[in-house]
Amino acid sequence: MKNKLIEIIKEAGEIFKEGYYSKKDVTFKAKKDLVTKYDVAVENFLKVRFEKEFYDFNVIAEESDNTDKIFSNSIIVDPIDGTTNFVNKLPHTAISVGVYKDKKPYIGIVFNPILDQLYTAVVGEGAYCNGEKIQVSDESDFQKALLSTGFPYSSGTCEDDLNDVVEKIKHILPRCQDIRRLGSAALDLCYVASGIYEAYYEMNLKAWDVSAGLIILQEAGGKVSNIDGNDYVLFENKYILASNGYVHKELIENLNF
Ligand code: LIP
Repeated sequence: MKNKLIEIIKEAGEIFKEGYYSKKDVTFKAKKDLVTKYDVAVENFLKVRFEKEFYDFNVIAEESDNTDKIFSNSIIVDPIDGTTNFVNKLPHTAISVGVYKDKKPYIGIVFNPILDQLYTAVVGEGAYCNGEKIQVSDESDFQKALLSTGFPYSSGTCEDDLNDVVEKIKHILPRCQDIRRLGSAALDLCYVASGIYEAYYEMNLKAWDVSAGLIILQEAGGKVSNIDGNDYVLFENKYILASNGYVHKELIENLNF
C-alpha cells in the first residue's frame, strides 16, 4: 500500500507545485483560516485515486464534508498543510496522508513537493526521508532544546486561546534554546522526527494536520502525548505535544506551569 500511496501523492504534488507558483485566489473559511482552489484540486485528486485504489478505507479530508465518515479504516488527508505558507510562497508546506486501520496508526506520508522532501513511515518499519532512515535527536537538556510551535486560527477570535498561547511562550521561551513557528504541523512533526527540533507543541489542530506526522515521529523514536502526558487521541485532544522522548517530561511540566 505504501508504494501506491507514494505514487499517487507524487502525482498530486504536480498539481500542488503548479498552484504554488501560480497567482492564487484566496477564500477565507474563517477570519485567519484560508483556502485556495488548489487545496480543493489536490484533495479531489487524492480522494478519487485513494477511493478507487483502497476501497476498504474511507477518506477523511480537510476540505470535504466528513459528517457521515466514521473513523476506523481511514485515510486522513490534508491536501495542503501550511496553506498560509503556500499562498505566500514560503516553501514550508506539504501534502499529509495518514492511514489508520481500525483507528490504529499504520502508514504516514508527508510530502513537500517544493523542496522535494518525502517523509514516510510504516508502523514497525522505521521512518525515512527520501529513503534515508531518520531518527530523533538525543538531546536531553531542555535548556538546549530547539522547540517549534504554532498559533491557532482561533487566536483571532478567542481571547482565552490567545492568552494561553502567549502565557505558554512567556514561560517556556527562557527555559529552552529557542522556539520556531514555521506554519505546517505535519512538517513540524517530521522535523522533530529528523532531529532538527527536540520538541513541538500546538493547540486546536485538526486530525488531518497531524495524522501522518505523528506516525513518522513515533517510528523515528519520538513521543507524542496530550498536555496531561496521556496518549494523544486524534479528533479529541486540544493540545498535541511531541518530542524526541528525552525532553518530554519537561515539555509537559513547562506547559502546565
Ligand atoms: C495549519 C497547520 C499550522 C497551524 C495552523 C493550521 P492548514 O494547517 O499546519 O501549523 O498553525 O493552525 O492548522 O490549515 O494549513 O492545513
